[in-house]
Amino acid sequence: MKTKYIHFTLAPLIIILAVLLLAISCKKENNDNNDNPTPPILPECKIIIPDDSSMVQIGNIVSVEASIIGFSSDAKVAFSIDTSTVSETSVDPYNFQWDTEGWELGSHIVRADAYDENNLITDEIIVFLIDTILPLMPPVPVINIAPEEGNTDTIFSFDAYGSYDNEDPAEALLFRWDFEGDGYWDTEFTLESEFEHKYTHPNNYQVRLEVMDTDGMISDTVKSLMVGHSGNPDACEGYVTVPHGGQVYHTVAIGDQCWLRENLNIGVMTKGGEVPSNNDTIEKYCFDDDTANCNKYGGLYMWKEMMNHFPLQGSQGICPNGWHIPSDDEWKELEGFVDSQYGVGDPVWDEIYYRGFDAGKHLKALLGWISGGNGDNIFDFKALPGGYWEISFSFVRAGEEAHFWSSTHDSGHNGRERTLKYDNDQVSRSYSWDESAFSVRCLRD
Ligand SMILES: [Ca+2]
Ligand SMILES: [Ca+2]
Ligand SMILES: [Ca+2]
Repeated sequence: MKTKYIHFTLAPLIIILAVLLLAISCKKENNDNNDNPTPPILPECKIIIPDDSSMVQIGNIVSVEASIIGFSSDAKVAFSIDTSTVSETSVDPYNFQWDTEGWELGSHIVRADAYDENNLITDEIIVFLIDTILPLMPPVPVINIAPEEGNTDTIFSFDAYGSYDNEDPAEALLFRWDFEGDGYWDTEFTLESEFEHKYTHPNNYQVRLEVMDTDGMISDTVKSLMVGHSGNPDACEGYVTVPHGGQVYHTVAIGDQCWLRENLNIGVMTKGGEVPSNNDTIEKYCFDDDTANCNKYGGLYMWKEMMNHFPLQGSQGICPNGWHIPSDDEWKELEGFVDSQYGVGDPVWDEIYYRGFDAGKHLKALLGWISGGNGDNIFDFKALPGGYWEISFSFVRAGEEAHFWSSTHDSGHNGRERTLKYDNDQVSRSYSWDESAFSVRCLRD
């Protein structure tokens, strides 16, 4: 039993020994065959730096490097550019530094010849030497205004010191200014980069600066400047407040005109649709028949009631003594004065519907208009979107529109009116039926 066990364990050991002996003898046989050529590694040479078709700024140094395999240990690599050999080395890494200074612009063939006693392998690439010509750049204008906002008493300082140019020093740049943004240059091109200017007229100005460099390249920029009415002359001289029908109104001087700053709110409320009569009572509508809206927006008046049933253009109507209902022409004068693009007397004001540029924006109050439709109120006219009574219909458009009567009337049934709208910077001029009920502003005689 014991012997049997030994035999059983020895058998695999003997087999392993036999395999080992066979392996050793095989290895020895391979060693004996070492004089024969090994499976050949084909010699290769490749330029690995730079990439083929590289573009190089002329004057720069270019590192050129080749990688070789399959050569004997005493292999050499010769580098040439076009047809001239420029470097040779037997040291790995096989490289050289090509100083491109003095070479011609354009394409060059960079070649590496790797060789030993048995082999010669070549690789070549193309390198483009370029001279980067930077395009001329226009100047960059920068406006600085101090103070950043003010009024008609403010002396503003305008400078262009922040302007610059790629090619020119700032001192070589020429500047010209249009302080109002009205399209008329207020200075010639000048090396002066600082000016002072005072505005006679409140407005939201678009100050324009043009800069020219010595190559004649011009660029411009615009910066907004809000110029408000100066502190005190808001109210009309001698008429700061005006009592009328139990209420006190304020005044505002705009150009040569003196306006009440609030819509009239005089009389007794009558319900929408009830036509006021020629009696001793001034009858007004309040939006939605709500007196709170009369307090907020003023009353809404039909044309004849507003005129006190005396339809003469420019008459007092329901205004205080010494005041009157503005005529169509007087509205035009206001529009021309407050508009930043079309002045008093401009034929644009004779047109109908929305016209001018931004008179409406300047007349609208800072608050109360829907959808961001507020004005900038820079003349303190404070037009409110009181809405109106649409003849035999309903109260509409409070928050959206302001309608103001004039004392001007056509030969028929219509008075001239003005409309300001939340989504429009202009002012509309149109006729409306006398039975529409609108806001009323009074003008000093
Ligand atoms: Ca330039
Ligand atoms: Ca100008
Ligand atoms: Ca009446």
